[in-house]
Amino acid sequence: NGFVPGDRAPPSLPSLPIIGSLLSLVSDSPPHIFFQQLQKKYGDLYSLMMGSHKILIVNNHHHAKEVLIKKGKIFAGRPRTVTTDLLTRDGKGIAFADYSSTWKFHRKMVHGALCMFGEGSVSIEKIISREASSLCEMLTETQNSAVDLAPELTRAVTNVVCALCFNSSYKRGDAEFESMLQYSQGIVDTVAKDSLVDIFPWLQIFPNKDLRILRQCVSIRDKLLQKKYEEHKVDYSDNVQRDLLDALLRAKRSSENNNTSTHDVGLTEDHLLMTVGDIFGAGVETTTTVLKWSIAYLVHNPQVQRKIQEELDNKIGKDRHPQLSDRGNLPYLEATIREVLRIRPVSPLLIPHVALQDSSVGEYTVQKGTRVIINLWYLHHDEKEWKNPELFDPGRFLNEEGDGLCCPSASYLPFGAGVRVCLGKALAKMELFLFLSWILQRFTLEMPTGQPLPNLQGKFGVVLQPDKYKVIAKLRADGEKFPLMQHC
Ligand code: HEM
Ligand code: PLO
Repeated sequence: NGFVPGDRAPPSLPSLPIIGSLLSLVSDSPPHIFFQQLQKKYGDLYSLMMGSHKILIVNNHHHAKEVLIKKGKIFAGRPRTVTTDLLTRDGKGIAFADYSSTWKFHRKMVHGALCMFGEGSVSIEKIISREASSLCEMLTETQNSAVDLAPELTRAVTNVVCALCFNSSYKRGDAEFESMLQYSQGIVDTVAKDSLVDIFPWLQIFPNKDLRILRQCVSIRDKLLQKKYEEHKVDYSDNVQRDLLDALLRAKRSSENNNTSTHDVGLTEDHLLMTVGDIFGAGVETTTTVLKWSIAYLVHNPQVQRKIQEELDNKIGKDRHPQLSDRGNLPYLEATIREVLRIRPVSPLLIPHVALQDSSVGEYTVQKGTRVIINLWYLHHDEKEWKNPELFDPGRFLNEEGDGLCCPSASYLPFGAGVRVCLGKALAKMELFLFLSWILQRFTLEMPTGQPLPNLQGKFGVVLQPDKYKVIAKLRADGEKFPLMQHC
């Protein structure tokens, strides 16, 4: 009928002049749910205005893959917003940095440094196992009392990323760790939420509580990063590379020695601090959040927990600790991790992408500068793709025999895909596997009697976090006899 793909604009929400289609004015639901509701009326692809920005919402995995993979480079931009600019000193670092040679170079450097620890190699496994061991020791101490595991889970996860970034770790009650917990929550609560200031930057001239909190938290974080940087500069040696910060310092020195302009790829102190800040922040908040969701779902579904424990007992037994090399032998645990990442994705809207040139998605044209939001929440709850999407069922990721993994739908992208795919995917998977297998080999997680089960709704923000809850970690029969970790 003469129709050429990409020659018409996507359906658009009606928008008022100036305020655009400001979400909080029209809906009580958090954005990922609101966008899901709008799909019914406007279809898989629709656009809306936020202030003066045009936003395209993608609610379908074919289109999501077109944006992320097929046209990955065209849609690899990031928007600049007031809050992310505050966090990243005007778009430095990786996650909130626009597509540029600086972003590419920093991504490569981090990738190289993470590989140096060896994805799957002994040393990273040792770091995680050491933390898993001390987490289990802590659980043994608090046995049979109802505790909020969040601070100790966070400390275990933080120590892994601390070892990778700064070659350091935190003991229980460490003041710097406590302050990190606080500032990081403050940042999660206030950054990149498409709050009013991000939509209308001129609102910054008015007092704004969220912005004040963000500024305060960022300044505390910056002092911590600066301290680590100064300490590293003092003991730096060209011959040893202890961690990511050393790798970044080496790149800076070598470019200074070669007299190439550091401006080209961005190797100023600010650039290094923001990159290590991104990895530290992402390393802490994402994996911790998934562990909290996992435990919440396990206490809701004791039969799933029992099945994981049976698998652990059969395949590993009780005389040794789980290792990364066991991963292929524990499909039910792996399926459970996949199901947690499906039902409560860490990043339900990914991070917004931006079209770097005029292009198209599906049959619709998309202008340069359009912000593209992939509604991962919808992809993971699409009824056309998932049977009973709100049902927690690890079995959906198992083959018919139940002894191997399968991917029941292509509508599954917990880490994104393409040029902006998560940089910590391999690390996160290793951590989730080891922490959960160590815990469940020794303990059963239960609700304290009389307490309501954890709320599974989640609080929307730059990561989707569960509410606080308390659980009891009961040592399993034979649990006392577990070998203590031979400290490495
Ligand atoms: C980006 C998920 C853990 C570092 C992302 C994105 C998602 C994601 C959805 C956005 C992709 C996009 O915008 O298209 C997750 C999940 C994790 C996890 C589900 C845990 C289970 C980590 C860890 C690190 C990390 C442990 C640190 C080592 C990053 C970075 C980016 C990113 C640096 C930005 C990449 C870029 O913009 O080029 N992650 N992540 N993530 N993640 Fe992760
Ligand atoms: C978390 C709070 C920290 O203090 C700063 C920080 C840095 C990187 C962010 C992270 C926060 C939240 C999760 C993010 C990560 C980069 C990639 C990751 C957004 C804000 C995800 C899931 O996309």
